[in-house]
Amino acid sequence: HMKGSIFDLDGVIVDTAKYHFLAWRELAKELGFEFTEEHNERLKGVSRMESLRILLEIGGVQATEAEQQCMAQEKNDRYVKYISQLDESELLPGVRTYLTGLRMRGIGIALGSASKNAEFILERLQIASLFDAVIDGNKVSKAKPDPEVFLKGCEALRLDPSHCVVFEDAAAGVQAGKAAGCGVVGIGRPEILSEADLVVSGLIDLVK
Ligand code: G16
Ligand code: MG
Repeated sequence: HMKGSIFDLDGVIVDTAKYHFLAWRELAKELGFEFTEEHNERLKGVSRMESLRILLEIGGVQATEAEQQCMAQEKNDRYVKYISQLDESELLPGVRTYLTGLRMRGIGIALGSASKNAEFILERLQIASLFDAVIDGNKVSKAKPDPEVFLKGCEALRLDPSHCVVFEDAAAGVQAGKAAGCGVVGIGRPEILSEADLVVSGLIDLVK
């Protein structure tokens, strides 16, 4: 049975993908090409530098390492401007109720996100205090589907992975959770998340 829970951020707790999209699209425009929402799907759950690499490939743009650092910084500055406006109203349905319920049952709660802006986002959404641990892009070196982020989450909660459940919206995240030895609840479409133990459309489905 579940003693600990580990949540992905984007797509599970909040839809930050739309702000990542706006920031990447602005960068692409400056570089002289169009970046679409369909392109953006490829960046979900992917680290900042890997996202940039994919974006440059889509645009057929060559850039030196130094130029890429500069572009990533510029994208992040734009992104941070958007997420500075975040507030509680952008929590996905059921999030606060579900997390509060877990706390009342004494279940540990951790975040397992690729984002380096995760702490700031939790603060903006006013849910930072609900988390016992935050494992984010600053603390991991290997991206999902590598299990590192979730193994570190279990470790921070001082629990064996077999007692932890991961909540994920991306296929790579579901794989990472399974590879860590955790139970996995997929959030989204069953076709994409078939490796999960259970798939729901949102945390709201788990709140009764
Ligand atoms: C999130 C998003 C990705 C983003 C990544 C890094 O992952 O899904 O699109 O590229 O974080 O974000 P940042 O540029 O803020 O470090 P997750 O794991 O929360 O779904
Ligand atoms: Mg996600």
